[in-house]
Amino acid sequence: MSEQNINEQTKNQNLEANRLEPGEFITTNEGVKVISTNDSLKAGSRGPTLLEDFHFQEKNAHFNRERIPERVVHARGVGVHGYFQPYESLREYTKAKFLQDPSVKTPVFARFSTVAGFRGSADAVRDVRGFAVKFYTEDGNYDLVGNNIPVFFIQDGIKFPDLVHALKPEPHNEMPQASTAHDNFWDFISLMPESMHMIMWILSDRTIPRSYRMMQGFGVHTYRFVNEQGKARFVKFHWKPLLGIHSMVFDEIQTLGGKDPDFHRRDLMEAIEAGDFPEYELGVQVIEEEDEFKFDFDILDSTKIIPEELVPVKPIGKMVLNRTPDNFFAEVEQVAFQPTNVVSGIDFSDDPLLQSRIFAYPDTQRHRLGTANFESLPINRPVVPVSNDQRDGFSQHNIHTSKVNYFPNSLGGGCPMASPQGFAHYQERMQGHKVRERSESFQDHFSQATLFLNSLSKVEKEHLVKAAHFEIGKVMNKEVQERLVGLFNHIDHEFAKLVAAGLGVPAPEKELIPNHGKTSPAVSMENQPKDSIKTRKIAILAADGFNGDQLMGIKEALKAEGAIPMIVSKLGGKIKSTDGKEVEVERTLLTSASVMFDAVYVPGGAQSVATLKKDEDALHFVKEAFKHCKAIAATSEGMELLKEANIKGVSLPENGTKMTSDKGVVVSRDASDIKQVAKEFVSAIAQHRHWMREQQEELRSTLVVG
Ligand code: HDE
Repeated sequence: MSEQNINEQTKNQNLEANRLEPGEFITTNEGVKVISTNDSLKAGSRGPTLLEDFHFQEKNAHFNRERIPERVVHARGVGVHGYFQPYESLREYTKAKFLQDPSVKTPVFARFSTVAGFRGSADAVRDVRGFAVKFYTEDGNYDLVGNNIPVFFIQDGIKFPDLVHALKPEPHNEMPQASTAHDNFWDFISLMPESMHMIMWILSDRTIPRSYRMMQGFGVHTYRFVNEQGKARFVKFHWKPLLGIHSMVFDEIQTLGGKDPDFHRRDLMEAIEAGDFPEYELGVQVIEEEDEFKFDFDILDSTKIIPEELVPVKPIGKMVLNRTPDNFFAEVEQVAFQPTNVVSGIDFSDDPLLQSRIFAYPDTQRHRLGTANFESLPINRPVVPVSNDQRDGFSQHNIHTSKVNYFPNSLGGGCPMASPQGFAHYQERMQGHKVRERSESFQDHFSQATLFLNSLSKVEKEHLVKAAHFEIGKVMNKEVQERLVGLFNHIDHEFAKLVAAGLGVPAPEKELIPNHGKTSPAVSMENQPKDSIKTRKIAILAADGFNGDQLMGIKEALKAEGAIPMIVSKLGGKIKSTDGKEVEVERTLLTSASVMFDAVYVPGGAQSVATLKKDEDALHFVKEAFKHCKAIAATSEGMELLKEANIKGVSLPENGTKMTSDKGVVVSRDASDIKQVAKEFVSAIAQHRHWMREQQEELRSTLVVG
């Protein structure tokens, strides 16, 4: 059997062995069949419950203990299974076994999360997303626990409890939920200049992703690759989704939080269940040890990126997520990610943030999962055998058969013993005095914040400024707002003035540091490929009396491109076309909303359009999709619905023009060439959003207008 099969099969067997299929009869946890679970044992049918009712006791006592502490941060998330496969051998760089052979698939479990909200909070919020992957490798478990943003708020982990206290709901009233738009967070930030680069990223559209399947992931810290010869190089990890990188509109996110609090979880699960497996390419930036000091920032500082223009990202393999969990609690809630989990060939750097994480995660797991034996839980168990002299403890699952439980021993034949192939920490040369200090090389907190701002498109900048107005606008304390504007003035004078204008606080008078004018185009989402509509959800608004040829023509064309068209109507059941054909309604205007779709199409059919024109929900659907800059198409009478929805600022076919395609709105007057309409519509959807519809003239300045 190949190594590949052993690996995948072992993981499946591990999980399989612990699957509890429902039996025919209810039993107690001791296996005794139960005669009734509807009534407790009583002294007479109207009498008190008896202590003797062991089934009642066990059932309720177990129920009382069902909750475990949620994660302090990243409490809200979703996890799925898959595999990772390298493109080619990385032997030159690392001895990690899972990166040696392109034919080997390593099982993985990935969990995506928000940071601030509680476990039951909404998915669609402005927040950083966690991107954690556990690789079940032949060398033991390797965890790459990253985020969808490449930098972090703080440089040293000793500040982490303060950061998290500040960002979570305020302690006196536990508000607001899943949002950093409050005084405590911004008070802390206004006193932490080192957070400025991260703040630029969190105010950008990166924190409102369209889907977990369409966001990047970053290892954030600098790690090390070590090869068989003992040569080490620094590396930074990057995940890139093959579906492209896309975000939403903040207004849309806020509506979605109420319309579908499970939006991102549902999106991921539904895609996998439909066979649309999300794929992400893993890439590394490799830095030779001798180049450690070549940059004008410190590569050990987690508030800095290494611009891709300086060190390109080398693609090394692909992750495919292809299986949803059987049981959310057992798998997603109990999975214990730890940056501590490294395998031979991958090692830490001296990044002080990473160093703190090496302590924090195992410590939190022991607390959260209530036992030092959390590694034996099926989702955490490695695919390779575990052998040592650690014993006992709460919930010990293993039955150790050895009579000796110490080392060295002779009675057990000296086993288990240390292995020459074991993990050997990279022999980094250490020097220095014992000090509680920050390196001088960590002191520049603004250059890369400016670099990020400079690299964004006009629209991205506008969104960032608006996000600052919202987030900091929710702060009641004027001094905090002013202090933040003061910090922003170190990033860019125009930007600080724009933020000040929206907040209504005095603008800084002088430019402190002239903008260095440098850019890193790779950080802008506008520069990412927009060439596919695969898995995008398209609403087709129709009612009885729709034009069947038009509806089916567009629907089939969208399906052929891998999109998911869905018929949305007033009521459930079936609707009839003008030529008497019936189609199934997939969503109603009551149970869905435009924010759940990427685009809208309105086919013709006088009766269908007349019904929709009278329906406030249908009109709102179109108006909202337009406001959120989504692609919209309409054929023949369908155009009337767009007009009724008062869509402004785009050309529609008038005076003999047959078809228009303007700012993402594709309209054909006679629908004579449905293939051409479909083609234009597909390319409009691939653009994801048509930002030119946004009008924010009053707040534009030289910075925003460019
Ligand atoms: Fe975390 N972080 N973190 N973090 N983090 C946790 O671990 C912590 C940091 C990240 O899906 C906790 O299991 C410290 C950076 C993700 O289960 C906790 C510091 C990055 C997840 C913890 C950091 C992350 C966590 C909460 C600063 C991006 C969710 C419960 C030194 C590279 C993993 C838990 C999952 C979770 C501590 C900073 C990402 C408390 C002390 C930087 C994706 O242990």
